[in-house]
Amino acid sequence: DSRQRHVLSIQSHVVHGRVGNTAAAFPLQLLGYEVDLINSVQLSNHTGYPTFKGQVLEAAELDVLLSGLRSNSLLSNYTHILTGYIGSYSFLSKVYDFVREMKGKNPNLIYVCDPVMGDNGQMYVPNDLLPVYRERLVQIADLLTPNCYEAELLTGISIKTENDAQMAIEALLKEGAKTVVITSIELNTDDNNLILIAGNREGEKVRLSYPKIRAQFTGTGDLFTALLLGWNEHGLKVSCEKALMTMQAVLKRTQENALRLSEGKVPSAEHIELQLVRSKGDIESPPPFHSSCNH
Ligand code: PLP
Ligand code: PXL
Repeated sequence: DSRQRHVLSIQSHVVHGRVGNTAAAFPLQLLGYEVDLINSVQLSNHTGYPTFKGQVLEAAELDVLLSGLRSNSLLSNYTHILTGYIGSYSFLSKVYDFVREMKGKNPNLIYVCDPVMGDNGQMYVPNDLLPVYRERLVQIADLLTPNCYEAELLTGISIKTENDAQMAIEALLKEGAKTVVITSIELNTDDNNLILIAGNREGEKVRLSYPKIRAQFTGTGDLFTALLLGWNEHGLKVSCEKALMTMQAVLKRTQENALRLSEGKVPSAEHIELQLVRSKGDIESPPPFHSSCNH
């Protein structure tokens, strides 16, 4: 149809590499979305490299950009707001006020919230962001995409089993999120697979299992959330399947490329940057979902 979909994406910018906005913009554009970008931080590269340089933006800097957009009546264009990695309390609080304001003006606006806080038991944003996500952003999220650790932080539920994950989803839906997708759930009964569990307010449930790819990728969550947004109109199950199949193709290509570049040594952060441009075809047309991804 002719309705233009227009995302305002508020995430990190890195000069080199594919995380945050530099992981999300290209896939969303390929999937037919106009994408406007606000940077929450501006760094030379992601924080997994030996060093990084740049700035973390504060609320005042977000405010000045929003006021420019407001003055030119550009805010009413947006059909979606997407937020990811945000590095300061003031910035995140301002994001909350802004999304509330935007939803007040346009009840159809879809807010996609990736509550980026950490992974594998480690927080990589300031601790004071947790209560802002937990007590404010969860309540207004139309699509919430915590990884397993972030779901634990948000709910206080320790996720060891599928049932724990279901309980975490129920708790987040009860808080106000309309759809919740938890990725990267690792069960100790299964060493080779991760699972995704999703649920929405209508009571729909999705459970997908996918092969674990053994490498420390960065930006996978950012890419995954962008893909879920991109396929959102196809419903919860289809969007999870499509996003997952594209992820698997991108990660496989990235890993093969890393093995080539590292020549048998341990791959560096640079070697495992997500290979998005070369994955254009797999983003536009995800490989068909097959049952090896669901056992
Ligand atoms: N790892 C693999 C192999 C995946 O397929 C996905 C998402 O589909 C992820 C990780 C995303 O996990 P996270 O949100 O923890 O980055
Ligand atoms: O993918 C999460 C992420 C986003 N943005 C920046 C990061 C990271 C993870 O390391 O460093 C700047």
